[in-house]
Amino acid sequence: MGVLLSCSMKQRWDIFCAIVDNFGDAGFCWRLARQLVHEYGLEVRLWVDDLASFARIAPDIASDLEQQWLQGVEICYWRQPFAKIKPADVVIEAFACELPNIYIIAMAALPRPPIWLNLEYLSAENWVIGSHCLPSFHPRLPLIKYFFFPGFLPGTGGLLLEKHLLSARSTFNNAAQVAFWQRQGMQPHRMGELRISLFCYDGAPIHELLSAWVVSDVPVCVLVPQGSVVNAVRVFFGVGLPKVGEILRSGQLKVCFIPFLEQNDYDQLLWTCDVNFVRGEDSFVRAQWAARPFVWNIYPQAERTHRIKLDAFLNLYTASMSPDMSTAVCSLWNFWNGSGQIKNTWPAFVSQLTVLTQYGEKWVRQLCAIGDLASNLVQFSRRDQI
Ligand code: TRH
Repeated sequence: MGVLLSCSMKQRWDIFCAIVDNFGDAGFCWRLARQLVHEYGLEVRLWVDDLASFARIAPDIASDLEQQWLQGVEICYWRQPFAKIKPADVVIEAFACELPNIYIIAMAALPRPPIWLNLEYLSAENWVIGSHCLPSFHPRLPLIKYFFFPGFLPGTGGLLLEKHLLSARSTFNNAAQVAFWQRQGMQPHRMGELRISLFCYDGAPIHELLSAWVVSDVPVCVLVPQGSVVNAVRVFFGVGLPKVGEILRSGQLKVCFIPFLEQNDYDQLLWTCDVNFVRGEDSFVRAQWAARPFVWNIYPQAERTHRIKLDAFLNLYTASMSPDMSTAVCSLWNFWNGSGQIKNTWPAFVSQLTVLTQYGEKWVRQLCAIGDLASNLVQFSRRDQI
């Protein structure tokens, strides 16, 4: 009876998100929370310590409310000091943020402590497999925390992928693309023009890349969302701060400034561009689901540890590419992350676009075989249910 009752009740999840900087932490947690609610019928509370920053990803958020519901997710302001509340059945601390002490004590006081997971940063390094799901015993309280690693390899937690994302992408036909561009106030593709989305960190060698695009063999139309490298592009053109909708031109290069898009629209942008320049974690993953050629600007870390992560991913991603493809990808990615020259890398990359697009679909199939992150999390959370 007790088991039947607990199985029929909605499992409650608390996700804690501390926003370090940028959009990725909130973007990831918001995506996960919605997926758990919509696809698994779970009750999800998302605790965010900076609602104003969160509102940039989810514009319907009111940054002055302690508690609000959006798309079925309860969003709570994670304030200090934290109130005494009943912990959920499953507790996620995203990206090693530290749970409030009072909450940890409340977890330990429950007759059956919650499943406590530290959801780690994404990496393609091999050691992730050995560390995925490892337990860590609390030094004083009867609590176990598990380390859950997203990843690209079997034996990791996989990547966030909504159930209908790939089918939505495959039905995003010409008419849908035209409608998308119209909504953004832009003309559809011109014949022969390469359309490129550009989202990267300020440290990327933008000047060199824009210079290469000015003299590109093919016309290049670059879409730059607000909140990214608008300033660096402006400096390149030697103009004042451009507004949304403004267009700048030089040689073969045309740059269009677009708004910072809502997450679903950003996916559609990635689906419809010929090449996507992405960064961090979440846009990097979304570009992979878009299956278009992409270039990753990794989040820079102290002592260049990001280089190790970049190389690990490149090794994996290019493993079954032809030597020409692999060289074209590695050269451009390395240049974009601060090592190597732009010279010849852009034309070499362009010459591989058709095969890279085919490879993108193969890569998607390979990633899907691991199972997606939300379903792997749910499976883990139910592992000792009878
Ligand atoms: O914003 P980021 O640089 O976030 C980073 C990373 O997550 C990194 O791992 C973390 O340590 C650091 O922040 C603190 O890049 P990321 O991860 O790609 O997140 C961007 C989010 O913004 C993603 O959810 C996609 C979304 N986005 C839109 O919704 N609309 C847009 O127009 C753009 C450009 C992005």
